[in-house]
Order: sequence, then structure tokens, then C-alpha cells
Amino acid sequence: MAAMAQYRNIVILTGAGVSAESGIDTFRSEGGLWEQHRVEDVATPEAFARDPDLVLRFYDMRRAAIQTKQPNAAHHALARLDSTWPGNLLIVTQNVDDLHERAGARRVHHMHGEHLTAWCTACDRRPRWTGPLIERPPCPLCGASALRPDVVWFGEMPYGMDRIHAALREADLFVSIGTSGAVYPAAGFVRSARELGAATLELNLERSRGSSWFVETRLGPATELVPEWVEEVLGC
Ligand code: BV8
Repeated sequence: MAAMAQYRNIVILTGAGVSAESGIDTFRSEGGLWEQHRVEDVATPEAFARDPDLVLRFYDMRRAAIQTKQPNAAHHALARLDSTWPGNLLIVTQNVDDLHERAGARRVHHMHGEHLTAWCTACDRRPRWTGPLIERPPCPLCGASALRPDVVWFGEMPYGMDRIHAALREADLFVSIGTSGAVYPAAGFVRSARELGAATLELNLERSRGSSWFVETRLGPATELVPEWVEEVLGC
């Protein structure tokens, strides 16, 4: 791949692998979240309708857990890139944790939602929320007991697809970090980026399902690969 410094508009897609070394479970790995819970039992609107307590407990557990974790060197390197990159840059994350922001990144878009906001289905607003939802607490904005996790469940439309597609149209470099390429539409972004003429780079522990769409793949832990790559891009 050509020298990194020549690129101007970068889209970075991150997945669970970028937070793995912060101690947050990934989904599909040994003992990952989807090994402990069936997706259709905890991460679909049907599951929430069928057994809301099971779903609320699942997200209460994860919401509490991420608040005990810290950003790692990969999050910090991306925050440094975000704060110094003169061109367009968007970190599109599939993660619902807040480690990118806690590392200082600002140009971050959570396409699958966030643990630390709740969605009030009565007033359709999203108040910041750090506590449990199992007791059906009232919405702090409208008082209704209609709060649900502010995450995109399977079968639901991801957030801000227009913003993502606009960034992909501008991008001359698409970088994917710590994702298995198993979940759509995120797994299809590399193909769109490639077809739109962008260079494509994958940084992952193992080849993802969409690996063949990447011009370059670098294998290893995010806390090593990402700081190295950011050094290259910033040329210093
Ligand atoms: C939708 C929030 C309509 C909740 C999540 C096309 C084909 C087939 C199926 C579909 C399709 N289109 C839609 C579907 C259905 C479905 C889907 O993709 N199903 C899959 C399972 C086949 N998609 C949907 O339902 C989506 N909605 O399609 O709406 C629509 C239609 C048209 C256009 C737009 C919309 C909604 C999907 C979102 C679901 N919500 N999360 C929650 O978190 O609980 S998905 C959730 O799982 C994550 O957000 C993430 O997206 C996904 C997990 O994937 P990864 O992050 O990649 O994690 P994983 O564990 O799999 O892999 C980790 C990787 O990291 C591995 O590769 C590993 O090697 C690497 N790694 C590990 N450690 C490290 C590391 N790398 C570096 N360093 C390390 N240390």
C-alpha cells in the first residue's frame, strides 16, 4: 500500500477487538458474549418483548462492567490521530462502550448505539444513563417508565447510515480494526469503500470474513498494530 501520509479522508471501522485488551468480552471468540447468551435471546426486539427482564439484566451487567474498564493503547492512538488529523476522519464503531471517547476521540459515531445512554420509547429522547434499567426507572426527561437500552438490536436499523455513507464516499482510506466482519451492514463497508476507490487496510488478530476485500491485512493485537499504524500516518 502507498505511503500512509498521502491520504486525506479516513474512515476507521472498529469492533469488539479494539476493546478486548481493555477486558471487554468480544462476541464470537472462545467464551465470548454470544457463547454465554443466544443472540436471539438477548439482542433482538422480539427477545425484549418476550422476556424484558432477561434482556435488561444482560445490558445492566454489561453497562456496569464497562465503567470499570479503561481505554487501551489502541484507543489512545486513535484519539491522538483524531486530534491531529487535518483531513476528514470518522471513527465508525460497532462498540457500545465509551472507551474511544474516554481516550479523547471526538469524531466517533456509534452505529450500534451506546451503553451509557438509555432510549425513552415514550418521548423518543436518549438521556445519559449509567445505572440499571431492571427496576423500570422513570425517564428523567418525561417521567414515563419506557426506557430501554440505547443499542441497535438485530433486525433494527443501525444509527446514522447516511452519515456513514457520506464519509465512505469522501474516503480515500478505509481502515478496519478488531472486527470479524460477521455483522451487516458494517461488514459491507469495506466493499463499498473499495468500489468507491479507497485504499483498504485491515488490522486484526486474525483474518476477518471480509479479508479478501482489503488491499493490506496486518495481523496482531490492536494495542501493537494501531499505535504503529498511527505513527506511520502521522509520519512521526
Ligand atoms: C439490519 C449492539 C436492516 C448490541 C450489535 C446481510 C447478510 C446476512 C445477514 C444480514 C444482512 N443484512 C442484515 C442482516 C442481519 C443482521 C446480521 O448481520 N446478522 C449476522 C449475524 C449474519 N444485521 C442486522 O440485523 C443489522 N440490522 O440489518 O437492519 C438494514 C437493512 C439494510 C441496511 C441497513 C439496515 C443490525 C446489526 C446490529 C446488531 N447489534 N450490537 C450489543 O452490542 O449487544 S452487533 C454486535 O455484534 C457488535 O456491535 C458488532 O457489530 C458485532 C460483533 O462483531 P465484532 O465487533 O466484529 O466482534 P466479534 O467478536 O465478532 O469479532 C472480534 C474480532 O476482533 C475478531 O475478528 C477477532 O479476531 C478480533 N480480535 C479479538 N481480540 C483482538 C482482536 N483484534 C485485534 N486485537 C485484539 N486484541
